Amino acid sequence: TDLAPFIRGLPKAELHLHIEGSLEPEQMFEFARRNRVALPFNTVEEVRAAYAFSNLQDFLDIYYQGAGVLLVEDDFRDLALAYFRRVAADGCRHVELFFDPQTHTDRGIPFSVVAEGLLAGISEAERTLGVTSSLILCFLRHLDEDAAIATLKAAEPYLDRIQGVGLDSSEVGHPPSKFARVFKAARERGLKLVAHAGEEGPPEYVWEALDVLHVDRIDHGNRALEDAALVKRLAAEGMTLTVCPLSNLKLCVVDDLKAHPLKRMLDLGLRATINSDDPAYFGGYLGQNWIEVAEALSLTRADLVMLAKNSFTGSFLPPAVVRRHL
Ligand code: ES4
Ligand code: ZN
Repeated sequence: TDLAPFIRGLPKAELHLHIEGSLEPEQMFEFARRNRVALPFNTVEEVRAAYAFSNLQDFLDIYYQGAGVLLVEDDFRDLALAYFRRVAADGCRHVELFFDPQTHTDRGIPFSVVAEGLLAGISEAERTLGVTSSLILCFLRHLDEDAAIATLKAAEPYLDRIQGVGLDSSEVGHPPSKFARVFKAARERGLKLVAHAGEEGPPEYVWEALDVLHVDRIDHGNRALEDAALVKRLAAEGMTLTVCPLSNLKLCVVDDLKAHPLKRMLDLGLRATINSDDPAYFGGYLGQNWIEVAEALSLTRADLVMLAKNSFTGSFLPPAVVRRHL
């Protein structure tokens, strides 16, 4: 059966989206041209051919290189708006989007340029597309905690417009506990907390995200399934997992979408959601992730309704607003 119209018609939220990962090759050339940045590629086909990853680090190397074409406020605004247009067409009503300020500040782009550009895109998307959104500032875990602390300080003037903080980039070797102090500082500022955990890293990293960082959501969480006590804990707490099917496939976290743990997560009583992660690099936006995983796992309409509901109950929207979306 063709689930696509049903999926498109379900009101959905996206809770795991790196805005830098929505940079399409065509846009990369456009920004490179207007900013006079040199690229190591000559054609869109060459860029796409480079998107054959065997693990997370393979992807991150090319993702950080791609972000180098983003220079001025309008680049960040245009990037965000292009993303919002695409997901609005997928029936997405709300997005909690990640950005990686250190990727930009480390190459001399002021924090304010990134923040003002993204905030402009967010306002325009809300006005013209009716898609609401909020920002989650991610710390790069391959850098040290002092750099994360300096980033939180740089974000200070914008903290009233930032919903939370997250933790991304190279997972293995960089456990959540490395960022205990900066997450404590963020928590004291009233920010929501999330962290990538259990994508490539072991279940211990998920435990640390819960017990050391006190996160409100787990990004990915696939490897939590290796630990029965952890599964029990996540289910009991109603902890949301922001799962990313096409990302898991492209980064070889799973060998085949038919072997994806999403259905098992639901059956175990976990609050799983479907998300796109880095759609320009992983072969599809939110709707495509829904369609492909629904087909691969033979998800029922009841499963899909549950997943759509989870995307709002797992969001940081106020309860009254969540109710309006259900
Ligand atoms: C990411 Cl898939 C993934 N994992 C960790 N960090 C990331 N940053 C952007 N995409
Ligand atoms: Zn991610």
